[in-house]
Amino acid sequence: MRAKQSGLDLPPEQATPEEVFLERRRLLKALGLAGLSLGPWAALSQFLDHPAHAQGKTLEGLPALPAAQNPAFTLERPLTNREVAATYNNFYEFASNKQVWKYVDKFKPLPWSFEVTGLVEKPATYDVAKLIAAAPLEERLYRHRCVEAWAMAVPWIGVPLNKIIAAARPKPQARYVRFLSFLRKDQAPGQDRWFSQAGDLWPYFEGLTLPEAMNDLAFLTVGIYGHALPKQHGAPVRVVLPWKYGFKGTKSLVRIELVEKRPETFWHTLVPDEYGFFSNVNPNKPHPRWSQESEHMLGTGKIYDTKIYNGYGKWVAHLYEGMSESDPRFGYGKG
Ligand SMILES: Nc1nc2c(c(=O)[nH]1)N[C@H]1C(S)=C(S)[C@@H](COP(=O)(O)O)O[C@H]1N2
Ligand SMILES: [Mo]
Repeated sequence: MRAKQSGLDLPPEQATPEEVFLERRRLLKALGLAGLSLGPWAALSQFLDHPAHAQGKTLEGLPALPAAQNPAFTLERPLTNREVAATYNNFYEFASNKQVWKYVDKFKPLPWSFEVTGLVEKPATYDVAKLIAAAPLEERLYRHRCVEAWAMAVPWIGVPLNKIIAAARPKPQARYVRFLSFLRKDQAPGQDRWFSQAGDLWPYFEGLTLPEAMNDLAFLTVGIYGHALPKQHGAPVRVVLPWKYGFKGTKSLVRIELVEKRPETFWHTLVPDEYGFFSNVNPNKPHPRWSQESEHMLGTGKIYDTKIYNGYGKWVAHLYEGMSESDPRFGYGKG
């Protein structure tokens, strides 16, 4: 039932080890959320609306999501403190400063669904609560790099984006993927006030080439630090692309659309000279406002040299082979 219902057909060797799945079931049971009838999903959404989560500085009150750690993704530096990561965010739907957690109390991340649509043979809609409870989740330790030159190292929990896209069976004409976030002016104060001068630009939209979206690094994320995502990190589901600047990864995702032409993107539309389509992390391409030579790790005072592709060239360099260093796709770009 679980694989069919989510539309996710995973080969057995990729499934969560049975003991981890059982452990998750045990936890859901302890939380009164076990069983796959409708009742528990309602309980899960009540749980996510728990007051401790409403202005969640910490992850207390969020459901635990035990997941097997994928050993392919390790870190050579310590994890960022979870409270530091949850109190320094970019999420312009709520605030233009970093204290996003103070402005998210009206936001209802559940119930939530996202669709996979456009040039696909099998369009699908995923109920996120069901995906969280039923999909084989994995944990990945990734570094995250914002074009503002701050960085963090966090354990994300989710499913590979390529599994979700492959399950929809892209048609041959599909060459790009467009990502769309939510529009809820009543729940997201930034959608009411910020960038109103930019007209009707909301909701946030982003894009990738199809090969980028199908790369093993691209991660559809539902959790962090062993728990469901707090609102300020993009609850209940977001895209994570560790070789690109953070703005490429759409938070609070509602649609994945396979398209033929390169899609426009939110920040590129607003400020074309500062935010390109490709925006791969590159120390040699300064952003007009922030040198990209180094990054500071949140909460540590430590500065590190920036690495090309944020150090993930082993996975993604082949996607950009044959391109000169001056090609816009190497840096924040203008393309
Ligand atoms: N919908 C949406 N997604 C978004 C953003 C946003 O403002 N709205 N900001 C982006 C930017 S600039 C960054 S650096 C990351 C920040 O993720 P974090 O706050 O979880 O660290 O989210 C990205 N995704
Ligand atoms: Mo960012």
